[in-house]
Amino acid sequence: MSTAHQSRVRTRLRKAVTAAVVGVMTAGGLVAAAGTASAQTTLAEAAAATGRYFGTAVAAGRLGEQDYTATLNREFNSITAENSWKWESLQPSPGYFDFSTADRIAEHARQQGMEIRGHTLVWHSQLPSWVQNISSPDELRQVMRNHITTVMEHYKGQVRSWDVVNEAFEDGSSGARRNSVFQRVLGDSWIEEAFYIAHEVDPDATLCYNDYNTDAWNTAKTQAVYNMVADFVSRGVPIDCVGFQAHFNSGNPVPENYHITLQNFADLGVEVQITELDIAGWGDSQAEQFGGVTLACLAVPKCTGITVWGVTDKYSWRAEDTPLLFDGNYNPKQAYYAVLDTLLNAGGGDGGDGGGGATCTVTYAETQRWGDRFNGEVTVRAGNEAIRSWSTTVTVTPPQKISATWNGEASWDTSGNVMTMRSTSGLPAGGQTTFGFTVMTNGNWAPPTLGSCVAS
Ligand code: 9MR
Repeated sequence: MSTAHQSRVRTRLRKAVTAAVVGVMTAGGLVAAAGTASAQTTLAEAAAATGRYFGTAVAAGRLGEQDYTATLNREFNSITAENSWKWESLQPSPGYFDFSTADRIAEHARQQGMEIRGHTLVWHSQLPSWVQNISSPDELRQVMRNHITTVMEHYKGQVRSWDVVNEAFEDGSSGARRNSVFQRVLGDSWIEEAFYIAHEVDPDATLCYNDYNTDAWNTAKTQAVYNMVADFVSRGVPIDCVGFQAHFNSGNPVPENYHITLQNFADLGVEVQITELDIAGWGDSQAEQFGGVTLACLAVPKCTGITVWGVTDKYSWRAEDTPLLFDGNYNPKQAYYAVLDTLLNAGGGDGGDGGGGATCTVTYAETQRWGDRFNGEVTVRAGNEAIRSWSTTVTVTPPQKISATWNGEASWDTSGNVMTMRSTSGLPAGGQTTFGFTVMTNGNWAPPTLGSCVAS
């Protein structure tokens, strides 16, 4: 992404990211904090300041994991069930509906005051074989009506947006409808029929068509979906929204003109939503792309929210691609800060004035001792704001020598007595991490001295 708008945001962003020095500590145990504390800022709060939601896909089975749920509750204000609202989960056999797992997601959202994206009513995948085997149009039409009606009635009033139809177009250059049971048995009209049924059941919900590989404007698939939506709008078919899944990797990178695609759909009069965002990669390049997608949404007033497809890399459907905003230990990644900063700079939220709220403190403890050496551990804590990086120094007394380190990037001054330890990832507001080292005493058992903790 390289629009003028984006570069203006980037410039402001750089100004906002000023380092703040806080916290002095000696081995005796004193922790002194200074600097301006500002309210904790999260993705949800930053998005809300722009009038948008920030959501994630959630697996009901992970809600018992404390870090998972803490991160979910802190950062997100919209939930999509990653799998448990799909047809095979809700109606595994004809007329037998099981909402038990799905309801856990809805209940969590209710308790936390989060919005829900209903995903998904009619989709060729995760569709039980009893549906896939139907060959009578009347029967399939009735089955589709019953599924949409029963599920939407069950959650009526609780769901902001529904993915009524998911992934109905082929990939590649054909621009054709996907050869699903619905397409084969019912013909082209099945998509609008699904929207009419959904509108009858819940006229207040936002009804979306949701698909992937619809991001670059000029591709056959994007054009085919656009033409369908334009046709629906012109004929009064009740479609309110188009969902862009936004699963990106090096073969399918974020397009330069993403905001153009979003704007063109919005110009048809529908909402656009980023519904399943994840981007394979790490570091600067991943962060840049996440910032670009966020900026593309912000550039389009009718882009009402962003959902990432999972809380943490470790539970991603493509974990090996590390495509999400939190790493496997729930540390916010560079990509997280790219999204947060982009939202903050657009929303006029805190962080835009260089107020310097990024702070951290360090404390020391000896954890083990042997005849010739001891292990030290330093706990680094973020202040009231998330921090993207931290560093501190550890000074030993000659003839002591540090012989090993872990959980950080260590470097030494020329004397070899002063070690600087830097973060390998950021910390959420109030979050903490530890690093450690071994000191060969060479006869001197003095504890090391810590320098200030420097956060940015
Ligand atoms: O993330 C979901 C994964 O756990 C399932 O195994 C998979 C089965 O098809 O579906 C994944 O979610 C998909 C979503 O429902 C629709 N768009 C593509 C998503 C990633 O495959």
